[in-house]
Amino acid sequence: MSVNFSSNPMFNGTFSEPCRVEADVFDLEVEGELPADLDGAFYRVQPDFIYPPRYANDVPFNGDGHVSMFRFANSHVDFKCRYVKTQRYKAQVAARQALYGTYRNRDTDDPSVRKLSGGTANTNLIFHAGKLFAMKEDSPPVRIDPHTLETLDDYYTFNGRLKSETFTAHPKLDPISGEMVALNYEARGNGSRDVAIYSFDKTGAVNWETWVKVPYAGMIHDFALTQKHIAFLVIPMAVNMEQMKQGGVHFAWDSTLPTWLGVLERGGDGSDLRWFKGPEQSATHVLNGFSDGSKVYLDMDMSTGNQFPFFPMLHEPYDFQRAAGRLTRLSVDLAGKAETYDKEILYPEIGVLPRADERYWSLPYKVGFMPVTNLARPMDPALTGNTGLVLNTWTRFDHDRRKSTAFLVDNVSSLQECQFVPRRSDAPEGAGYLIGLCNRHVERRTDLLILDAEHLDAGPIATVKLPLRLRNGVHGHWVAGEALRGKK
Ligand code: V55
Ligand code: FE
Repeated sequence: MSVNFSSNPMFNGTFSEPCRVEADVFDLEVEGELPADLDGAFYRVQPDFIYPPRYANDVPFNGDGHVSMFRFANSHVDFKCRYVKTQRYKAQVAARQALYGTYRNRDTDDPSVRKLSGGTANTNLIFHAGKLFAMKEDSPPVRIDPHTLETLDDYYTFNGRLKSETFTAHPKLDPISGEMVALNYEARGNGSRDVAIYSFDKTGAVNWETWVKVPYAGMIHDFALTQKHIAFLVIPMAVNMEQMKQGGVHFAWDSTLPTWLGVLERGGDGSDLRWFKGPEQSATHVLNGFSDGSKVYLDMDMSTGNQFPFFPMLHEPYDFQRAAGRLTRLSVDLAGKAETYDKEILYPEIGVLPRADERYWSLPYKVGFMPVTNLARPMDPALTGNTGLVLNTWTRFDHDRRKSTAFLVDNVSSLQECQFVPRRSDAPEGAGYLIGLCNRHVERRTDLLILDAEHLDAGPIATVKLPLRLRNGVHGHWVAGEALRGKK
């Protein structure tokens, strides 16, 4: 059977087309000046189907994890990209065809692979205790080599200590203790209401584990870590076992369900978990969270409806207006008796994928960044090939002044997630660079842009030019050079 992606509309649009390239480029071409103090590696991952999906109902989130690395040092940057060699990748490549079925529905897999991991490692990366992991929230992390991107362990269980079947794609690092914390949903398999929370000390050893139950099995894509608490949303993107029995994907949006905010103390047995209720609402990503006495704050990219047009709607048609996310602060006071959370929309901008200065994860903080849609400058749909909103802006939010500043890219380019890189490990919050990928729709090529994070409106200080086209990716992670050299 020959490989042909063109019949599936999922791949329409320049940066939705498969990439499938593994490459090394030594000393990339740079326009402008690479900052001499930029030392470290920018890793990012894109879902990139190695074979066309077997089922027409499959979704972009089911693509095989394909990692890129931009290694900066001494005013040079080298590039590498590799597929993560998951159990799934290896089985499919050996068979020269897709063997896995639709998104997170193992009953649609070929019987020959049902005992293998289903993980694609396509969502995020994190570096902790000297190890780099690529993650998908339905399976344990995959360990990859931070220098070569070679896959070292396709099913990493922290020396057998990880008992949950799943592992979050959004672990948090505690900048004070050096711990990594993970909140894993559907921890006892598809549709289970079990959530397993783990913390790992700075050597990577498990130092806390607790299991809790959620009101219903909804997507828990991200969570907030504070110095005292863990806070997370259960959203109406609900696991739908009926739909799965019919051969459907894992989730459907059920607008009859409430949104629940769960808050519990770190280090406890989970019995203090409290639930706060809100109306049907969605939020996928956490900018940051912090505790102040008995108060807990959680900042997210919140919308009123489903943010993923490719997952089925159970009760009404998809509404792009209601998908628009804005930075929103949820808060609760654990000393009070309220059973609902407070909600404040912080800024009017519409965007997704907010990122903090990660040195302030879990702490009171002042600065955030987010790719935003400038509606006044739409892009020609013939260039994008999709109907969704185009991210054409990177915006910085300064909470102390409630002010935003922005970089708007030209009208034939779009932007992927951005990542903040501190100028030095001891630089003030938000002082450094904002980097990320830029899709050049006419040239059908990818650039990496580097901006001064304190002067976004001045535009890029350097443009790193790739001689190839990557796909729209999900998340990236910056690792400082000193950590890569093992001195941290
Ligand atoms: C997300 C992404 C996923 C997934 C579930 O952005 C949620 C949210 C790339 O895969 O499987
Ligand atoms: Fe995510």
